[in-house]
Amino acid sequence: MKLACRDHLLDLTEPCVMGVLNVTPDSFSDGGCYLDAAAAIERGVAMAGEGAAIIDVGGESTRPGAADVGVQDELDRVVPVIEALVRRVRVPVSIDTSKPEVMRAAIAAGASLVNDVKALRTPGALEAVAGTGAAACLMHMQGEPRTMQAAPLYGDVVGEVQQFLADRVRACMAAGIGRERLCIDPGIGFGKRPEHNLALLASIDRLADPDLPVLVGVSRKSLVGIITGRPPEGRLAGSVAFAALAVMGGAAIVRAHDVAETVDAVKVASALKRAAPGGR
Ligand code: YH5
Repeated sequence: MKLACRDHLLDLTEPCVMGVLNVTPDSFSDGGCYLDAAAAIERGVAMAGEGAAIIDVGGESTRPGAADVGVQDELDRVVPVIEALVRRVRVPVSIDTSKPEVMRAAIAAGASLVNDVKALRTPGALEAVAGTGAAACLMHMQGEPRTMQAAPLYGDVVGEVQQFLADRVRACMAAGIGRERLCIDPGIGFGKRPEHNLALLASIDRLADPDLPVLVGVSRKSLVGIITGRPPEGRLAGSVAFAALAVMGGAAIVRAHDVAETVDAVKVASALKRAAPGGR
């Protein structure tokens, strides 16, 4: 399996890790700060050295309850980091945003994948990606980031997520974004209770037709906290366990903060999956 990301053809014969690079200001700066950008660039370069196959640059918090960030603030944060990273790493750089203006500027700065938790549903988003050759990650979310965890409700969570993703794949194809440029994501923690998240993680292979890569993000999320009883900084082992199990279940890309540890876990899971009866 391959994912076409503009000038990069990402080989997914072996599963890989997308490193999370948050470019959010520290509490002493007003955003778009040179020091924040410099630190983010160094962390991105380090992630590539640790084996990340994609660096996911995000300037807007999509955590439950997070405040909205203005377009200009988000641009000031992410564009300098993307410009520097594409020169310094050989792996594709992705932009984590739902705003069409940010997608366009990030792609102009060299990003080759758009990671959108709204699956390109914002008016203008499909058009921002279509003509560029950039890939897109289409993620499922029930509701809006600010309110999505209030009362997640499903009849058949796997069926509903599957249906949503199939609809978004069709919308992308109709807009001129071919299947070779798409990956899909069940959106762990986005408008879901623990039992919904677990049902989805146990059904990765049923999310879509077998030729679309599935991306999964569990790293440090509250699902890990609920199972292990640990705060975000104590969730490494639980997150790495989920990464390995997601690969065993068919994930092609694992999004993670702790790249070195997750790369090893993904390699171990991939080796075992290959050896298993009927595995790859
Ligand atoms: C994802 O799953 N997630 S941002 C709350 C936490 C920890 C981490 C401490 N962007 C995904 O990472 N993009 C995010 O509690 C994503 N898939 C894709 N494609 C949320 C996050 C986090 C939230």
